[in-house]
Amino acid sequence: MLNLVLFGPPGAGKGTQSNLLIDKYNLVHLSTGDILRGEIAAGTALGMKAKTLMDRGDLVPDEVVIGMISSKLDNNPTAKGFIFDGFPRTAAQATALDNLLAEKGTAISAMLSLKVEDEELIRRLLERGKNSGREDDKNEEIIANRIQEYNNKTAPLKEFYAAQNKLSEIEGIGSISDIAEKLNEVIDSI
Ligand code: B4P
Repeated sequence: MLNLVLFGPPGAGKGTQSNLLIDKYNLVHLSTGDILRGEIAAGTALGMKAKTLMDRGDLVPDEVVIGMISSKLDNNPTAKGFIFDGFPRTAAQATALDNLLAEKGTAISAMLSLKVEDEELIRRLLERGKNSGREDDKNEEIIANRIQEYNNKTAPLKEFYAAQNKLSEIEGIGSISDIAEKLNEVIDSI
C-alpha cells in the first residue's frame, strides 16, 4: 500500500495537492478538515462541538479525529492506499495512526511536508476567505492562531517521521503544477 501524510501549515496547499495526487496514484483522500466540515454541514452533535473550536482556529480534540480516521479506514478495506491530509496534527494522533495502520498490516510510506512562509499563508487564506464562507479564513487574528497551533503542536511531528526516515520537505511556493511535479518525483522514488 502507498500511504502518504501530506503535511504543512494551514494554507500550505495540502488540500489542493491531495486532489491531484488521488487521481494520479488512485488513493483514498482522508481530510480531517473536510470530514469535520461535513459534520458541521450535516448539523451533527460532533459537528456543532467542532465548529466552535474550528471557528477560533483551535484544534479539535484528538479522540474525535482519531475516531473519525479509524472508521474511515475500516470503511475502505480494498483501498490501494490513503492520503492523510491535515492528519496527524499532534503527537497523540501520529502514534494512533501508526497503531491503526499496524493493525491492518501496513504503515505510512512517507510524509510530504510543504514549506511556505507565514506571509504567503496569510495572503492565501484571506484570499480564500473572500468566497469560502469559512469563519477561520476571514480574519488575520484567527489565521495567526491557526499558524501558532501548527507551530506548537503540529510542526514537531516532522521529527517523529524523520526518526522513521520518512520525511521529505518540498518547497510549497510556486505554481500548483510545479509543486505537484515535485511531489510526484518524491513519491515515484519511494
Ligand atoms: P484543514 O481543513 O486541514 O485546512 P487548512 O489547514 O486550512 O488547509 P490546506 O493546507 O489544505 O490549504 P489548501 O490546500 O486548501 O483544517 C481546518 C481546521 O480543521 C483546523 O484549523 C482545525 O480546527 C480542524 N482540524 C482539521 N484536522 C484536524 C486534526 N487532525 N486535529 C485537530 N483539528 C483538526 O490551500 C489554501 C489556499 O491556498 C486555497 O485557496 C488554495 O487555492 C491556495 N493555494 C494552494 N496552493 C497554492 C499555490 N501553490 N499558490 C497559490 N495559492 C495556492
